[in-house]
Amino acid sequence: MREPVRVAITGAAGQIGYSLLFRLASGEVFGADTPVELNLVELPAAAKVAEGTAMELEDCAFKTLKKITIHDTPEKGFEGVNWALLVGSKPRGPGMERNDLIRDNGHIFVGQGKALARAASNVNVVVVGNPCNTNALIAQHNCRDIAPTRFTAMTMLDENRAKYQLAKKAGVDVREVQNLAIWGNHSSTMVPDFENATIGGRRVTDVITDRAWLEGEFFTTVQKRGAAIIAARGKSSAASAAGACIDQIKNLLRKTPAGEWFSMAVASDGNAYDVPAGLIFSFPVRSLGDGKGYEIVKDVKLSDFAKKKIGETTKELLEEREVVKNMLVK
Ligand code: NAX
Repeated sequence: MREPVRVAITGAAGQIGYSLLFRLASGEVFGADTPVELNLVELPAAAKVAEGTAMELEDCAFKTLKKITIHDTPEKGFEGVNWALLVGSKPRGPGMERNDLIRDNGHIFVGQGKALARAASNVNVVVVGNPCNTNALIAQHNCRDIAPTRFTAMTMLDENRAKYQLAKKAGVDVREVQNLAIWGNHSSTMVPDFENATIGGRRVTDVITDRAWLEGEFFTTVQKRGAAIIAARGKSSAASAAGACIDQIKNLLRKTPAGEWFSMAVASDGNAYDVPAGLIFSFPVRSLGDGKGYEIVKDVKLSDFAKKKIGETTKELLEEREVVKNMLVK
């Protein structure tokens, strides 16, 4: 058996937490010979529910699950963790403006960034709680002891959604769709880049020649999929979000094959695609396969259509950064 991997999950008693924890514990992600320790981090009011989930985890008798602990402060919950999956945040209430939500949730990530700086050093941070790009920006700014590259926000769900829509339209298996980059914000301005994606090794635009569908229905279906799920299910995406989080971790753990990429929101270095330095922006990235290193793919050719859309999502992220500027440590 190897050294245990320690994983903290905030919002562990929530919907996504309930789908995520069992897969993390099962050996599927870190391997059959790697013990996993799970730190369930919750608000005091949800601690009882987290206890119930922990009981079910025990009842699965996973061979790789070494330890489960429950914490009601991030300082304790993040102690010595290798992965911090920041899922917990406040949902948008009726009549609440987006900027109010950004400000309200921002405070959570100020505290969690500071707690990470005190409690962990060798840690990958994956922010799922919305607005995930800006929450990751806040956590990263409040945790200057850990390299900014270790802070990521999740756009893998958007990539998976986009891949499935293209596969369905083309009548092929979803595995045929590759290199589908999501650019920008995890919001309705995100850019699902069909122009650089392939289906069975051919350009998407050669396989699906209905350009109006690609620029119209495809785009809006992906951008508004979260809202469509809420309208249908009465609750937001949970199992698919947990699955995407698992996919992102797996992508970071394996070297991305040459010529391929996946989507992840990471700090821009300011040297590509006119994205200002520091913004947590979804790019096509390649993992170096050591579990922490990755590079932004910088030679993707963008059409005028894509550049315009990427400009819009960049503008939105800059506006979000302005809303939370008081929470960002210089
Ligand atoms: P739930 O409301 O089911 O669960 C959230 C949990 O977080 C609750 O148990 C709550 O007690 C806990 N929580 C709140 N503040 C906390 C804090 N400061 N510390 C620890 N725990 C805290 O939400 P769920 O459906 O699980 O969604 C969680 C977040 O994921 C939401 O912000 C949601 O918008 C976001 N999503 C992000 C997605 C993405 O692709 N990046 C997609 C799915 C999802 O919409």
